[in-house]
Amino acid sequence: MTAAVAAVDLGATSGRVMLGYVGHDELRLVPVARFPNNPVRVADGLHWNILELYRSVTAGLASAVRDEPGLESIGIDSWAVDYALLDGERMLGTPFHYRDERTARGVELTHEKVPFDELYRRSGLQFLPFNTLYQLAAEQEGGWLDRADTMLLIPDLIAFWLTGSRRAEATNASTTGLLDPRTGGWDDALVEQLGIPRRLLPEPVRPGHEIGPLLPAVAAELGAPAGLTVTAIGSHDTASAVAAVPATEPGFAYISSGTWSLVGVELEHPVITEASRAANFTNEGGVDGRVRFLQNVSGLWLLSESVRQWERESGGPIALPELLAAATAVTRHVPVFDAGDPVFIAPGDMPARIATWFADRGLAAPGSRAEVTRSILESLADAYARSIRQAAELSGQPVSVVHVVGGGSQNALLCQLTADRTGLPVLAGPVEATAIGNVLVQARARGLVAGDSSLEALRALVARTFAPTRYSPAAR
Ligand code: LFR
Repeated sequence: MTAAVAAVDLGATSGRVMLGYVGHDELRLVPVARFPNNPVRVADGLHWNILELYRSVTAGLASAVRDEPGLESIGIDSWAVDYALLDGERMLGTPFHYRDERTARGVELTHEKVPFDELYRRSGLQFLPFNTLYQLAAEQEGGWLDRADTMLLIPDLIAFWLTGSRRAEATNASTTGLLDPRTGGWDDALVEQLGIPRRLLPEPVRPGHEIGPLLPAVAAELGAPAGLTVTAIGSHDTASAVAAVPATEPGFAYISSGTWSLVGVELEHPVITEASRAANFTNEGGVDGRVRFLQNVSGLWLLSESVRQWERESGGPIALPELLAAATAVTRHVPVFDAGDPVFIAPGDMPARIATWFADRGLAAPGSRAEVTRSILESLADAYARSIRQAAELSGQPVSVVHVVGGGSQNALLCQLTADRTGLPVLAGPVEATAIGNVLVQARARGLVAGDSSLEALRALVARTFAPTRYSPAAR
């Protein structure tokens, strides 16, 4: 028996709706819709174009229903930390983009109330200036929180618009900085200490929970059968991606590689120590209560933002395959920079920022576009190697293989450099790990995975159906 579910996967640069077919020894994805996600800068800052995204999601779901009348469930994932404030059914303003600079003020306000080392002891979350709690502090200063009765993270917002149910899916809620990783519930004392109204936070639910059927008006709009259900999955895209890592043995590290690179290991219990805080490792919630012990290293954002700048300069499109071929052909030694430096977070002229990073340290910057590209990829691989080494040291979990999933798994140069710099074999793919993780958790929740349905069994199914590409480290 084969079951059909739909995955809505919203990334920072594009979104997609996919049909997923799951059966015994069967796992297939069929793309239904792909649409751009273009943030918009207006007077008060950088926002997500959430209504356009929602319109694209419903249009995509309508196509999914047309293509697959037997559709049984819908799951939604997106990037983390961002949210909408609601007053009743009404959305207050347009959700901000995590790259909006207002978060700097939120960090200041929050750390005045609770210093970072205490926050870390409570939530186990790495410092990122855009974590939800900092964004909420900025809203609080503007009086926005007082006007709201609910905060919904992006996938929870879409689920609310589809079903009318307000929930906080737990893997994504773990990126707010307000969840207690030991209990999986909101840290009420911390929420109070920060002066965040407790009423804003809906009940956390775990992946697999049934959020509810489509609202009748939505079902009519989509042409969907009454009773078509939205199922909670690992709604943090990285949680879904990690769930779909095609690992067949323990002792693996993963790199979920897209706009960001999320680099780490999976654990049964959080590691919240002085050393993990100093190394800025996070303990995010995974599917089945696992812990994603990882670091946010920057990602292909560095390259895409550079390409955007070069395109502005040359007034025409730049072909990525040619640029990567030229970067592969670079034989001169290129310098490496700290890809995780926060100066690279905000949008802007990335090649100039990279050049400044080197100049500030009295170092020669890479010259040509090919060299800059090579330097970006070498710097990412260098950061990956460091993060993987630290993840193993801090968690005590040895690593013998590195799985790269997501868009970056198609970048052969980056995968090879990662193998070379880690000294470990790299297994690359699947590209659509996030959508696969989304689909598998829905299918399992609907009882559609026969036999063993442990995370390990799901991963083995991914490994059988999406065989990864192997990169061996160069002999040293
Ligand atoms: C990846 C991701 C990261 C998160 C960043 C911002 O898409 O979800 O895990 O830190 O986006 O939300």
